[in-house]
Amino acid sequence: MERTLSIVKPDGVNQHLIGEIIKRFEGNGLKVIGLKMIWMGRKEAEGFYAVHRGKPFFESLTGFMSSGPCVVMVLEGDGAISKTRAWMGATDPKKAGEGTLRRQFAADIEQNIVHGSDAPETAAFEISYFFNALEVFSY
Ligand code: 3AN
Repeated sequence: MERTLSIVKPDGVNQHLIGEIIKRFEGNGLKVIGLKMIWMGRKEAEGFYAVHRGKPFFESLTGFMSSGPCVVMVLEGDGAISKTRAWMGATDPKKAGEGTLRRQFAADIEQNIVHGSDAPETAAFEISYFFNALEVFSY
């Protein structure tokens, strides 16, 4: 069983896509084993996206991610990481495949409504960034 971290980003929350996004994951066989709404400050967003520090979009990205509340969730299931990323589509919604969440709902490469971990090590870091041991469940 694999775990991944997904975020409904501030633009997804503003567009009332929380339910739509969870339904896409849950309805396709992944289990939600941790879930909450948070509002990151700039520092928290910078810590989460530390691997992108120094890139031209870092300031704008961390400003966007701290501009409103997000829903963070831990998903569990076989192939959770690759499945979640497939359902999200490419980072740039113009390049995302037909039927993917980003193709359907995202505005641009930065405001792309949803995040999903890209590897097991990243998932472990990202889950522990937002959730403690009492907030993630095996059931
Ligand atoms: P993904 O979320 O598809 O794994 P990453 O990890 O490469 O994409 O990038 C993290 C986030 O940074 C993206 N979700 C997007 O919001 C933003 N981002 C990535 N590349 C760009 C870019 N060239 N310009 C603006 N924002 C970007």
